[in-house]
Amino acid sequence: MVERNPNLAKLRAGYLFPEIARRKKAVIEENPEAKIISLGIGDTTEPLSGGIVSSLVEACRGMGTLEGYSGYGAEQGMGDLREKIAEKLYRGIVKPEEVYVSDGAKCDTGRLQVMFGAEATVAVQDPSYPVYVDGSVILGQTGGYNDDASQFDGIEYMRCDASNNFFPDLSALPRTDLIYFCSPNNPTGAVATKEQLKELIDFAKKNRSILIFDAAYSAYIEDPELPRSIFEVEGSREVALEINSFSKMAGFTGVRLGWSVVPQELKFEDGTPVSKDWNRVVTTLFNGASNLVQKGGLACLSDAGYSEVEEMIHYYKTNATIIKKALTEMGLEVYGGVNSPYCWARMEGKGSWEAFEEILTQAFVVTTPGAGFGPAGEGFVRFSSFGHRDDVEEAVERLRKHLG
Ligand code: PL4
Repeated sequence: MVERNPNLAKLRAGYLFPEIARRKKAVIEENPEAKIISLGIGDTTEPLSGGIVSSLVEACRGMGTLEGYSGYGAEQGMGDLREKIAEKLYRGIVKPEEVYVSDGAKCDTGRLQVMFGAEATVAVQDPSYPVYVDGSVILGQTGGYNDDASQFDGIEYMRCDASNNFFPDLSALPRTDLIYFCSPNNPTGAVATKEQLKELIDFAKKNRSILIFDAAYSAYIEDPELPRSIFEVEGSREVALEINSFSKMAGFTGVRLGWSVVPQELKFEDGTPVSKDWNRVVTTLFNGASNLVQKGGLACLSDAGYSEVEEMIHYYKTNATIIKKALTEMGLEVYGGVNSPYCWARMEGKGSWEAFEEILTQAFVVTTPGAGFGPAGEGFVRFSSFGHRDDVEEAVERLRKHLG
C-alpha cells in the first residue's frame, strides 16, 4: 500500500470553495423552487465582448488551416503577448523577458510553492486567499507542525483588519523566507498605499525575504495614487515577484490566462537569479498557456479590447457600489467595494459560517464566510460583486428583508 502524503492530512478542512458549493447544493436540494443568487465565489458572469470573442474565434479557425496551425509554444508564453503585457499593463517598468505567461494566478502560486520547496517559511495576510496557506501546507512548508494544536510553526499570520487599517504590524513579525501580499486584498478589498508597500519592501530587504505580490484585482483600482503593481514602488525589483491574471480583469476565469513577473535583480541567498529557477520550473512542469487563449489575451490588450475590458470592470464595480450601499444602509460595518470587487461586512454577534448559513437559507443568497480566509475573518462575510445586475439588485432586496 502507498503511504498517504502526510502533508495532506495536515489540512484541517476541505478547500473553502468546494465546501461552499456543497452547502449551496444541499440548500437547492431541500428547496428546489428557490432561486439561489450567488455573491459567493469570485467568478465572472458577463459574456466576453465582441472584439475579444472575434479574436478567439479567428484563432480557432486558424488552427484549421495549414498556415494558421500551431502546436506547443514557448512555455514562457508568446513573445508578442509578453511584450504587450510589459508595455500596456506595466508601461515599460518591467521587461518582456521578465514576464511569464501562464494558465492563471492560482496555478502560478502552486508552481512557486514547488520552486521554493518544503523548507521555506511563510507569512500571509490574515485574512487572505486560502491558496497561500493550503498550498504551502500541501508542499510541507509547515515547519514544526504540532498535530494536537493544529499549528503550523512555519506559517505566520499577519493580522490585517480595521484596527490596523488592513496593514500588518511589521515590527512584531518574525522573519520568514516568503511573504504573500495581495493588494487589492481578497477578501477585505483593502489596497496598500505606495508608502505601505515601501515599508513592506524595506522589511523584506532587511530580512532577506522574498515578497510574492498577488495583483489579481489590480484592474479594479480606480484611485490613481494607489499602486497597481509592486514594481511601481522603489526597491521592489530586488525583493519581489508578482502574479496576475486575466481572470477578473477580462472575464477569463474559465478561459484561463495569467502571468508572473520575476525581475532579473531578484536573487536567492547563493546569488542564483530566481528567474533562472522559475524558468526551470515553468519549462519542466508547465507546457505553456493555450495558444488560442493567448491570442484572446492579446486582443484584450489592444486599444479597442482594453476599452471593452474597462467597460466590464465598470459593470462589476457598479455592482459593488450597489452592494456596499445596501449593506451600509442596513447598518453593517462594511469595507472594500471601491477599488475592489469584494465587500467585507462584519456580522455583529455571529460566527461567519453561522451568518453564511443564515443568509443562504433565509435569503437564498450565497456569500463566502470570512473564517475561510483565516482566523481574522471570523465574524465577517464576503460579498462578491461578480453577478448579473438584476440578480445583484434582487439579492440586496432580499438581504434588506432578512438582515435589515
Ligand atoms: C475559486 C487573490 C476567487 N476555484 O483565476 P486565477 O487562477 O488567475 O486566479 C485565482 C486567484 C488568484 N489570486 C487571488 C484570487 O482571489 C483568485 C481567485 N479567487 C475567490 O472567490 O476568492 C475564486 C476562487 C477558485 C479557487 O479556488 O481559487
